[in-house]
Amino acid sequence: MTYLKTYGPRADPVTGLTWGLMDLSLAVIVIVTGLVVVGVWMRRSRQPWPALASLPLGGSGGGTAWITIGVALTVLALAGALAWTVAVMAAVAAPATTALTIEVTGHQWWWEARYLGLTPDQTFSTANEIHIPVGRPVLLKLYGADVIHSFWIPALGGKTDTIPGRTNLTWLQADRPGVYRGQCTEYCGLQHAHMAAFVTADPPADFEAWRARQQQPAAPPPDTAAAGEPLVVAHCGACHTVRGTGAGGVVGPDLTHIAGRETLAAGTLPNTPNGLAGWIANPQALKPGARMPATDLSGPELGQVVAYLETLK
Ligand code: HEC
Ligand SMILES: [Cu+2]
Repeated sequence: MTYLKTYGPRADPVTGLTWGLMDLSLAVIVIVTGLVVVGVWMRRSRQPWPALASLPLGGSGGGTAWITIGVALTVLALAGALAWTVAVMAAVAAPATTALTIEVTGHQWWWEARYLGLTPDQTFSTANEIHIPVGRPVLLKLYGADVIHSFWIPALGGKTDTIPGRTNLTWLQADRPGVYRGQCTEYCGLQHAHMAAFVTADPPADFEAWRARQQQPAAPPPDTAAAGEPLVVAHCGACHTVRGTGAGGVVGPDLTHIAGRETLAAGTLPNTPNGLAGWIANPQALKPGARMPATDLSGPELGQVVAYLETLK
């Protein structure tokens, strides 16, 4: 999570501006402090304090020229900063082309990412871990499901709020493969801090392979894990979708390819069999207030559910 080093044309101009304005501010502080110190020093050494107090105020000493110079320099510096800011805003306003459009919805407390395809069967939904092709501009349509959240992947671009009833647009481009961490940056309730987002920039061929896999419904489980599927449909299907099964809820993240994710519950815990079992048995212990209740599965049933979910690559 760094915004002082960035990796793409959506973020780089802003970083240059950030450093530039910071340097300018530092230069102002140094120059003004220096002048004040010099002024105090010269007056002190020349005259004792009572004489200073009785100095006449007036323009005849030639001191007003300094005010003119000071105002002129300030106006120049601020005008330069304004021009630079406007130029950067224009440069990052919108990409010339977009390779892909993703609808990102902020929920309490997770991110839904819906990839639009040319036909409905190419459209799919995933959560918290957003894959993009490296080196290509990606358009994000931002929605808010409940309260205002703010989507921020600092190394790739600035913040944009997700506001219920509004569609905000932003875009990202990563010039290097890698995983870029982000975070909700608009306080949105109890678990605001556990609302991370990850953007994974894949080489184009890897991205296409990932997307093709995500577009597929869940593969029928092997016999060893088959007992978990009806349990998931019965206990989880009202809130979660597993495409290709009877589970079709839209309250929580789409679980069709849950085993392909690195983390669970917006970066709250790693996606391991133990993490999964712990989460399903008692989400409230790991993320108090999360919109998922503890489930009333028996121990063996929990094992079957986890074994089934682990097959959903
Ligand atoms: C009342 C609705 C509801 C029910 C029932 C429910 N969940 Fe959830 N689930 C959620 C919500 C909401 C989240 C997102 C929580 C968060 O990250 O804050 C979630 C998150 C998850 C996640 C993490 C997904 C991710 O992408 O990080 C898993 C795995 C999961 N649920 C599995 C299950 C299983 C298995 C069941 C059934 C035994 C179940 N859930 C029942 C609402 C529900
Ligand atoms: Cu938040």
